[in-house]
Amino acid sequence: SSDLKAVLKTVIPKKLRLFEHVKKDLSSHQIDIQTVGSVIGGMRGNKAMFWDASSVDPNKGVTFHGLSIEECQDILPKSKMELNDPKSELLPESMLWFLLTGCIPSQEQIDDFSKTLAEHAQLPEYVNKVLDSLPKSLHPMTQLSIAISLLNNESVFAKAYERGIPKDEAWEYVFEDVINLISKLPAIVGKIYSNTYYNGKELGVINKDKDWSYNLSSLIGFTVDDSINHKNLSRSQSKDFVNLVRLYCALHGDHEGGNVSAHATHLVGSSLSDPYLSYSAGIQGLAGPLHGLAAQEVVRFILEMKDTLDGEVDNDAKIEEYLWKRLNSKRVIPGYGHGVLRKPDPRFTAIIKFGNNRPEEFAKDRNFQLVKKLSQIAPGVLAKHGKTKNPFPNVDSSSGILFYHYGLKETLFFTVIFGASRSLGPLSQLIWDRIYGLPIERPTSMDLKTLASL
Ligand code: AMX
Repeated sequence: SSDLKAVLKTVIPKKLRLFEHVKKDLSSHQIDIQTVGSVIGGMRGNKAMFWDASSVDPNKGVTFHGLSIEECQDILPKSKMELNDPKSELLPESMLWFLLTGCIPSQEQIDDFSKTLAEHAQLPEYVNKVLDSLPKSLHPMTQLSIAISLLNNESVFAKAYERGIPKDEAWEYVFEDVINLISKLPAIVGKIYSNTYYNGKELGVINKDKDWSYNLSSLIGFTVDDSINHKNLSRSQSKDFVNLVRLYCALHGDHEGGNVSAHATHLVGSSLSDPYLSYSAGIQGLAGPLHGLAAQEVVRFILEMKDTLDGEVDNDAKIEEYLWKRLNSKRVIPGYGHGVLRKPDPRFTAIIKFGNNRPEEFAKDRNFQLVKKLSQIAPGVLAKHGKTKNPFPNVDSSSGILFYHYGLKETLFFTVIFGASRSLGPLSQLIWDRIYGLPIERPTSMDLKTLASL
């Protein structure tokens, strides 16, 4: 079937049986030893959440239902328009399908699914109006969370709950909300970009025959046929840009459950807040500089460093000196370190590969070259500095500079694209949370006196 919900229904019974077994037979099984360090240390390393679609191994990085990034790039369907193009990237909607069902979708299923998403892309007028009324100075991430919260007005789950529904039907309404929300993200992203930087000018249109990332790119003005192409991209550059959005969004879709945006979405959803309010909470978390906002911080950092080095970007000693200055002023090196990873982030590697595969664009791009150089020098400096448990680059250290290359230069905007992509995993999990009927999340806190007396 080309209907995602029908496919999901076929996998639910088996999963539910396994879940029931875990719940009934293994609930008292001990997993981890809780320490005071973890209680006061951001619960780091605590295996305390249930998340099915992706996991993060400290050494290997993310896998999606057990598949590596490269395997996903090989197997998951691409745009039907570029089937024979070896540089065409996997589609985020293929990743969404896979994350949600654990099944590899066929090309036909994805062609139809892209269409469904495009058909639901239009924003209600009140959302446009509220976005139009916001001050241009408002951070794009705040605008994003407002737009997503507003859509709670559309929630079929919230309405059904108010009416009264059996618990085991809740997921079906959540499913509808999730698909509706993800469909509308390109239009929200486009509106925020146009309002913040182009006085509300219409930069592109939704093409119902095109995929989600293509439409997102069009709506911010980066395609040749469906938008004003205000960056004057050549056809091949525009194609690259769309593929960058596809790759970026598919890769950033999920990173297990403990990261702030995923965890926040899951936590808020556990109180049966609808998917719009739940994901809006996730977006608020993504807006922090230690999490998603690192994407904007890195680009500013790289540009500043390039200016300061003033033509000496190949000088390793100068780069080292620059990094030490930053560390000695007690600021972090953005794009380095990770809560879980202990090796270079494979998402970083995939994005760098995207640039390396396009030497005609990136061989002479000084920013891109500096990002690569930094990834060789910074780990040594951070290791000598001796604080971070992971001196290697994370995903944010590369992606922004590639967007920048194609003309997306508004750094405050980068995290908004991250925000569109991160919807895939946490919202898929939210559907499963309701399928399993998971309870409200409610850990217990401890006060200092109690901890001190242990
Ligand atoms: N530069 C300098 N110091 C760093 C550092 C970096 N890139 N990464 C970690 N450290 C420091 C921490 O600030 C901490 O110092 P403290 O003891 O004085 O508080 C110490 O090293 C130990 O931290 P950690 O256990 O290695 O990391 P963590 O799990 O507490 O934090 C992270 C992880 C990502 C927040 C941290 O590495 C960081 O701040 N990195 C820079 C910001 C960044 O790139 N964030 C994006 C992460 C990916 C994402 O979510 N998008």
